[in-house]
Amino acid sequence: MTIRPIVLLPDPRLRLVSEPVTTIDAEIRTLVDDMLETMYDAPGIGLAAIQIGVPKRVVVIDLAKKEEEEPAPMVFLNPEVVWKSDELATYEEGCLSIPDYFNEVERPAKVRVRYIDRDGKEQEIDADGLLATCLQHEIDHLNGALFIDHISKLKRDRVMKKFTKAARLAV
Ligand code: GNR
Ligand code: NI
Repeated sequence: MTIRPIVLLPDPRLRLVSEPVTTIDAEIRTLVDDMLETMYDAPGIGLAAIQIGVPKRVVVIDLAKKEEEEPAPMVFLNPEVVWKSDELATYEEGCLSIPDYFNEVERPAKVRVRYIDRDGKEQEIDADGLLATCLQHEIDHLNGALFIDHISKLKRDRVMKKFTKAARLAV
């Protein structure tokens, strides 16, 4: 397993629409393993493949509390929201591709997500709470969307400017 570098704002790859996974081969299994290792190292509670530069519809999530609980990795291939609640919930979100920036985002409180698991079996999961938010955040990544797209333009412009400047200084 390999920790891979995380793609940061304003990298244009974060705006790509990722391609569906068609076969679960050694390449996909290695990708999933590397994503899990990269997520745990960061540390984060979720990661989409495009965040390590791979435009495939692969998501990993682990909501287990770092010190207190055993790891509980979840893998979602080609995840899609098939139902969302009218009820909304607000969470303070962050993103490994937008380090050290957090803001409240309102999203459907509950979602049903259809996906392929790591054994190639079609599954559905009913999610609420942090899992519902995290799944929606990760599925956004697969469609080239970021959580800052859900905040005010004023705040988004401010974040974009800060990260654009930081990237320029880092060259
Ligand atoms: O680590 C992460 N924490 C988080 C907190 C609230 C809502 C969503 C997230 S996902 C984020 C990791 C990440 O950037 N995934 O794409
Ligand atoms: Ni993210």
